[in-house]
Amino acid sequence: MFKYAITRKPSRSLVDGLSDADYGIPDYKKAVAQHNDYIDALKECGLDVTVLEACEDFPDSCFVEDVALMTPHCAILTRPGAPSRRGEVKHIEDTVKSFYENIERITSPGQVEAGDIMMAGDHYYIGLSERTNQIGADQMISILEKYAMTGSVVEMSEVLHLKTGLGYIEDNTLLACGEFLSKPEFQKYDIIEIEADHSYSANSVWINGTVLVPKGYDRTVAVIKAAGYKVREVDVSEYRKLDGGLSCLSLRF
Ligand code: CIR
Repeated sequence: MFKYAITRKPSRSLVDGLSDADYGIPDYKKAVAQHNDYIDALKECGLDVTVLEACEDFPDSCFVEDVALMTPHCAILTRPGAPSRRGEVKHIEDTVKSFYENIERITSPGQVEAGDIMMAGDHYYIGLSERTNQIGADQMISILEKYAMTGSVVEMSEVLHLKTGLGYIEDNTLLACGEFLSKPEFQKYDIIEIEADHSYSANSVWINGTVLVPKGYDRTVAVIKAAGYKVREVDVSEYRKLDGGLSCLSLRF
């Protein structure tokens, strides 16, 4: 069960965020409204939510998931692969420290964005992406092992972050699409296949029995409900324009 979440309000500079998507420029007002609803959804799942002020110097800083990995035993501050995002870490450091005694960090030349890390119990899958390199993944695995957890790397090439195409929703169940459907390491899970035209919704998040699913993906909602979960839809269309998934907008621990 999760108790806490950390989020950061979107900045007006959001419009300058990194993006390879082709859905247009995010609308700031709409992004703020969607962020408020996202926070409501986290609270409905029973989380105590810390909302950090917007950070104008960092257009992508509302995607807090990438700058820290929060485990039950320690928090690990990352070193984002995107140079424009590296400075986000120092802005969240004090908040992370206020929740954890054990703080670790990824150091140069290691690079990790925690959107590339999927937790499944005590094990953490780490995607090797354009943002997360082998050195960073090795550092992460050593840190996890120090606290009696484990990690392994996942080769990937189709999406920005590992969790862009994968979501572990507990009970041995995995949402997956594209290249992740056939990976040998995931065959031990009950895989719910997310169709290619719904791939954005593979990034859905389990929180205390409810699965938050991005709004607009009815078939995904139907299969998750059919598997026995409660679903809460959240509209994150403005964040999708920046390649941001639903999970990226919070740290949950
Ligand atoms: C970026 O490219 O870094 C941001 N525009 C989106 C980050 C999304 N984060 C995530 O998938 N964990």
